[in-house]
Amino acid sequence: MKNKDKPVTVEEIQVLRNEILLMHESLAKDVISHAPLVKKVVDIFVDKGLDRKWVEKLLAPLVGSSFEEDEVMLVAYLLEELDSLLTVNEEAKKLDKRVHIIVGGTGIGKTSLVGKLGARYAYLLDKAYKVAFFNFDHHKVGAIEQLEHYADAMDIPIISLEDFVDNEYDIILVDTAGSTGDNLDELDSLMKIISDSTLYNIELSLVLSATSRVKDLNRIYNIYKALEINSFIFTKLDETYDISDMITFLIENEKPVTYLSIGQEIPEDLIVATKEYLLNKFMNEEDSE
Ligand SMILES: Nc1nc2c(ncn2[C@@H]2O[C@H](COP(=O)(O)OP(=O)(O)OP(=O)(O)O)[C@@H](O)[C@H]2O)c(=O)[nH]1
Ligand SMILES: [Mg+2]
Repeated sequence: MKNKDKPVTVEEIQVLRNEILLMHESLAKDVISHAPLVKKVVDIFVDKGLDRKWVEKLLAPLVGSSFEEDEVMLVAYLLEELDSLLTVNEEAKKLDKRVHIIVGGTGIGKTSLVGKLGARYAYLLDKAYKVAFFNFDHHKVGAIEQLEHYADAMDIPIISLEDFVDNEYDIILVDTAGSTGDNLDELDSLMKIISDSTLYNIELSLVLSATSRVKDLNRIYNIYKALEINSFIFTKLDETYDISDMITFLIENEKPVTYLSIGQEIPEDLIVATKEYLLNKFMNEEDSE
């Protein structure tokens, strides 16, 4: 077979793609080096923690346009891009009947979140939902006590798996053991039981800390990906001024973020995630709460 007739392999395409990518990156850098104001705006966002290559690629096409001389417009353009890449899920006016399973690493704020969401759905919305807790945290000594404490204080029952089949509740909140993935099979079985024998929809939320670095966020997400995560919930936004890792993670992974935990107080330190809140916090740093 002549060389030119040989089919191109996947590996060769990959190599070409990487070369083109590298060319684009160095071109973007080069173009920007001739536009001082664009370079300044790139540096502002890199200082805020965003990836330099990503920012350069985004702003390079604006060199030579009327934006090039207008810092305010350049910043606005970048924020607009960030805004379009973030996905948030607003809380529905009427929530569907659901089992909401909360998973994530240890000590991230899962049980507190279950308490906060329980109080929110049972008492703080226009409609009072019938809420129950379920503890799937059977590995950890003391796990049930924390949930029991919230259950008593809020007058929300802790139910057993057998109670699910009665479909009696509007929302069942499931607290799970903080793990590095060793409970995935058990969680998978739990979800199968729920979908096979009850009328509840399943919402599976991965809880992540706003204080984690993007590498760690991705590592945890990769562990839980096997379970078809529906949404992210971030905790500990009060513990950091710099949420650039969280923002980078969210724009790389297209799942929506739904709630944000902004402190230890139950139930008040929980808010519905909005792009305004996230972008304000990202831009204002120490000025924001
Ligand atoms: N500052 C701050 N602390 C929080 C937040 N959410 C939870 N915490 C605290 O983090 C600690 C751990 O919270 P838990 O809810 O027990 O965390 P968990 O994920 O259930 O922990 P394990 O079950 O041990 O994996 C507690 O002291 C909480 O008060 C938050 O948004 N901000
Ligand atoms: Mg817990």
